[in-house]
Amino acid sequence: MRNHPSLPIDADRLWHSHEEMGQLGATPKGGVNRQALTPEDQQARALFTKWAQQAGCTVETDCVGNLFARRPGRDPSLPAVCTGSHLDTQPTGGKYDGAYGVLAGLEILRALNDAGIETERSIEVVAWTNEEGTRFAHSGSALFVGKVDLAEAYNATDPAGIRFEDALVAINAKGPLPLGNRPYDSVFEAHIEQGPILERDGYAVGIVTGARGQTRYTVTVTGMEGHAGTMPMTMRQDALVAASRLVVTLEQIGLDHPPQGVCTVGALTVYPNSRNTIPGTVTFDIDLRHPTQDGIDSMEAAIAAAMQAEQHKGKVSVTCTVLDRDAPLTFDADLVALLKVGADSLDRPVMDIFSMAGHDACYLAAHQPTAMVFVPCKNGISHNELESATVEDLAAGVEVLAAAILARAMRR
Ligand code: HGY
Ligand code: MN
Ligand code: MN
Repeated sequence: MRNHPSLPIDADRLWHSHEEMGQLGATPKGGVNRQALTPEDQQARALFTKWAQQAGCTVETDCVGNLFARRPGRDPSLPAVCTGSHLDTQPTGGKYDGAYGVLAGLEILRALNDAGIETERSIEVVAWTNEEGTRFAHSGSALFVGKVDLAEAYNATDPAGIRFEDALVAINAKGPLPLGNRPYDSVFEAHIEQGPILERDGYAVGIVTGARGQTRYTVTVTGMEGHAGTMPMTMRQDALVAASRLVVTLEQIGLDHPPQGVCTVGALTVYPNSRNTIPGTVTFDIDLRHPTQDGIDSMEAAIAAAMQAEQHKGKVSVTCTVLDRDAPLTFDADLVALLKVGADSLDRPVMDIFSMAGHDACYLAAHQPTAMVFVPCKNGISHNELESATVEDLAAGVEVLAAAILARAMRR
């Protein structure tokens, strides 16, 4: 497929959109704390909506807050071309994880307007709700493709006990549209790599060939509260000691599956969390990932054995519930090839790359032809307030994305 002449991207405008968006939830250390469905997220949604409308888009919201900004094409009956990512961040997040994919799409719409180009197909730039899964368990993109039951998601609560549905209503993000029902011609997502390879090896962009398998669990360890002074050590049912043994074992399970197997406990709560009461209950989440299904299966088996062994010590009971599972995936070969053609316009090297991070595109890929493009981030740091990228790299990614989107949007 002949590559459409590359679209003139305005790198300064792209950069300043990130700077302005990055002010919403900005932290003193230069990062961003804009967790899903918080007032900061509401401000980001409003800013994106304003910019999209200024670019001539209609903006619609579905019942889980997914925002769809649509630039109409000549033939509205043709399935649109979709791109986008997420505006929510980790608590110690950065300006680029998620926001880049949304603002890359917006820059393409702005550049099309500047160039006076009308496409055959409409183009939709989407901001998916709660991709990070920090505050609430399930993302808007997983719900959009029907991977998660809506009622279950609505009733899921954040650590403060607030329901997902109530949080949507609180920031006026519960829209009228039902889930799904938007068949796309193709879906693209631009994202920072969140790893060190592109920068270390001097590549401008990475064309993402596939993504990891991932299993998320929630674990409850139940012992018995007791007096920190009077309860002899041998009689204790200390839930935190048991959970700590499990956390160390889980690290070893990751180490036992090199080079890309990973296992993380990122969130843990202790009850009653009093300095002179033996912890009675501990809950924590597990995030395990591996590039292959065999690796996932092996790690899941090791986790089950570890939970059983801890329970057999007879001190505590352990429940380990699967929150969700994503199988390893391969992105659409035609779209991957198209992104590579789009990369021809760059005078810098491009490489194939595999994603160990999860993305909205990973859910969409199950239902629509989907592909991703990565750009480098400084030292591969992400989910950290030090997250940083260069305007040159951000613009190069948009250039590659634009060429592919244009090629698809010009087709009948
Ligand atoms: O966890 C992830 O991989 C994504 O950044 N939410
Ligand atoms: Mn992300
Ligand atoms: Mn992230």
